[in-house]
Amino acid sequence: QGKKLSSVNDFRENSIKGPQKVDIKKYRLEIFGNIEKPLNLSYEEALSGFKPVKKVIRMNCVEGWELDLLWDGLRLKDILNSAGLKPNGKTVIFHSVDGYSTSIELDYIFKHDLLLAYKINGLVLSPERGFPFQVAAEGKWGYKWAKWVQKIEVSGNSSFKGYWEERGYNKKGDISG
Ligand SMILES: Nc1nc2c(c(=O)[nH]1)N[C@H]1C(S)=C(S)[C@@H](COP(=O)(O)O)O[C@H]1N2
Ligand SMILES: [Mo]
Repeated sequence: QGKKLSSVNDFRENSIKGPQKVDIKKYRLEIFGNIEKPLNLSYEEALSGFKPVKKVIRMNCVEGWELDLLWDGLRLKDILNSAGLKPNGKTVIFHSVDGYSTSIELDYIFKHDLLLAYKINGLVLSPERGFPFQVAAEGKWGYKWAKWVQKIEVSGNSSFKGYWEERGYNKKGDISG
């Protein structure tokens, strides 16, 4: 596409508890909440169960830095559809290994085809970058890009506030907002 990519080394590491080391043999990705069929997947099952997608996406942090990176990921809508959405789901809450959480509106995830990323610039995510999965929340500020994602909850509670949202950051977190 003729775009100059940033480096994985251009990130600042500001996570609430620092990089997390996830033991991939014990790791499970859980999808639960307002759905028909809760999912509980190993890393391999998640990667082999859904079609991989590549996309250049810009990440903007509220601190005033941004990066253009090539992301490999799974479509969140494929994962959510395979779990069977119930009609009362409004927001999707991402729960991470470090206790971090953040939410994104269900409609936004479908409209913008957000990815659950597992590679940056062709390299498997490192512990600093959120291995095994980071939400590539295209169009949203960095605090919506949950790293070390462990649980994906479909919720009817559209007033849920995650870690930074509870501390005053905007609930939508749109870059344009
Ligand atoms: N699990 C988890 N995910 C997280 C965070 C965190 O502290 N824990 N920080 C968020 C913030 S504020 C930003 S800007 C992005 C990118 O942070 P990084 O540069 O530390 O990777 O990750 C987001 N995802
Ligand atoms: Mo951030």
